[in-house]
Amino acid sequence: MRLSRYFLPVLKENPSEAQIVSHRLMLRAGMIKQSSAGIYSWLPLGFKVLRKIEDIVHEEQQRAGHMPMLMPTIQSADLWHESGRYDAFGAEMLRIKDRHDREMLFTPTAEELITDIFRAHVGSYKDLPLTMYQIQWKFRDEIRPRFGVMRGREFYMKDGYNFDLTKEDALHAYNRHLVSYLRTYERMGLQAIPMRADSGAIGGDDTHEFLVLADTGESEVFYDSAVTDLTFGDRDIDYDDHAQCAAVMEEFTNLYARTDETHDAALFEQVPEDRRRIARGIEVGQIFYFGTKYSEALNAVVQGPDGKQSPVHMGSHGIGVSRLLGAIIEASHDDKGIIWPEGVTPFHCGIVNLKQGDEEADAACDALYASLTALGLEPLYDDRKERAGGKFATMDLIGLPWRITVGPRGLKNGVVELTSRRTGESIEMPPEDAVRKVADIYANL
Ligand code: P5A
Repeated sequence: MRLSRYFLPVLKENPSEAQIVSHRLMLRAGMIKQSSAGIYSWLPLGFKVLRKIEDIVHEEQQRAGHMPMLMPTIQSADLWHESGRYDAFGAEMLRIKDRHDREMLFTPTAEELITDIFRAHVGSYKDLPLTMYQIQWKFRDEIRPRFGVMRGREFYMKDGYNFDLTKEDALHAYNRHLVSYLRTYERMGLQAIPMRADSGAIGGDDTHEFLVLADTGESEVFYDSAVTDLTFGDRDIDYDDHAQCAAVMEEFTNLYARTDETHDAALFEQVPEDRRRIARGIEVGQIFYFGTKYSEALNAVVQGPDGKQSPVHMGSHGIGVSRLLGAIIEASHDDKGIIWPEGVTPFHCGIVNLKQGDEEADAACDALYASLTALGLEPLYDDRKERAGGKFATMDLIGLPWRITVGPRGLKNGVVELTSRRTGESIEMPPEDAVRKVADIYANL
């Protein structure tokens, strides 16, 4: 993409309405624009990152054996009356009347709808286990929408639902989700710590939230600092293997890590004092096992191998896809702007032409652009007739992890400059080496 043709409405000034750095930077980098409180348009740069995050979520869900599908955003209230949540959900639910005066609502979550689909089509244990998920817009009329995409009213969520014959199988689904989430967040360059939490309006006893540590996080968290040493890495897990998934679950949840809702001061005391941490975190996902809560209410039963009918065991599992943009920026920025982890960057590499209009410099940039594109990479070429300082400031603000700078002086010596956004380190090298280096970095992701 050539910057001269791209829609990138960067702001020079800090927007006064933004209280935290991720919100400020998303507005300044021209990624989002508020349309009303807690509701945003996703401008091209923001939309690109949203899609990258969504792609990672899809890949990791399908790796774990979960099936993508899509349910509507507008639902009839009937199923919610059946489950008892129509009244229980309270003011957060956006209720709508259609022209026939029928009660509708904008989906805040979809346990009822998926259970209705299940009961219409599945009646036997032979069709289990089954896990389906969607990535779909949700609406919750939050009393205090704030911090940009972090606490929106309209937000993008991956919501998955498992159906199993027994509690044991459903707990395996819970563990499997935990494993796949660890992998998902790490691919985005994030450390998200599973913490014992409260199940709130979704229900059930077993639930973990995934938290990214950040001073601006809305949750207070208590943990043993040893949890931050755990990494999932590139382990090869068989998602059907109950014991393997249970072992990962055990490893990542046996140290003390809880949100304030489930914090137990006496248990926390048992953590060695020098490892006790009280901090803040951003909730980027949550997994639930709630057993037969919805299957009983909605009569979703299956016949077991013994011929007996019993309500199916369920859980649901969410990832805050749009919130993740904010969380990643909170975790990865400096005073010049965003620093995208390679896994989610909107463009792989920036190209800055220091002397637009100079025949040699223009030709070198065009050649770099063509080589990177031929390797399947997406460069953003700043081909505007702007001063170098302005071009660097834009690249730093939008946070592409790598930048190739091209100028007549370097070209005389046959070199361009490759700069890391994270370390600021610049190395001169021939253009073909810079292309190879950038390609290698992404090939090894
Ligand atoms: C799990 C999937 C559920 O709704 N039902 C279906 C379950 N869980 S949850 O914890 O309430 O939400 C899942 C994730 O969505 C993100 N999230 C939000 N993101 C932005 N703005 C909001 N207002 C908002 N509310 C929830 C969180 O990341 C949460 O973990």
